[in-house]
Amino acid sequence: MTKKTKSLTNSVIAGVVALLLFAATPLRAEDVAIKIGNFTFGPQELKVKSGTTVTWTNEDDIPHTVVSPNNFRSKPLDSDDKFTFTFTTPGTYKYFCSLHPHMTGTIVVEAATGSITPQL
Ligand SMILES: [Cu+2]
Repeated sequence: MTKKTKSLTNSVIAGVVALLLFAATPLRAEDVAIKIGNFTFGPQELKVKSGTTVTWTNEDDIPHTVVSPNNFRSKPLDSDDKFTFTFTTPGTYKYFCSLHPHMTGTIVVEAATGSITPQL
């Protein structure tokens, strides 16, 4: 094999490997965002598929937290701070802000299509 052919072969192999890696990336459940603003979680109630990552962003200029006892608990979020949690178990997750307990929200997690995960 000539030097030139070899380098061409190597770039083709690199391209194929890159393509395979790309193709092997599992399809993800759609990730969703919740905004915290005006002492409200928005949307306040959200239905997602199992495997979804939810990101809360504090858009208020005072700290808030995102707390679901026994499930997840953020640190106090300053302005523009984010908290993420990936829901892998179907069920209903009620959460609130521990600094302003009247701020509440709900995430309903449904089994992903084709999943045999039992419902809670
Ligand atoms: Cu708060």
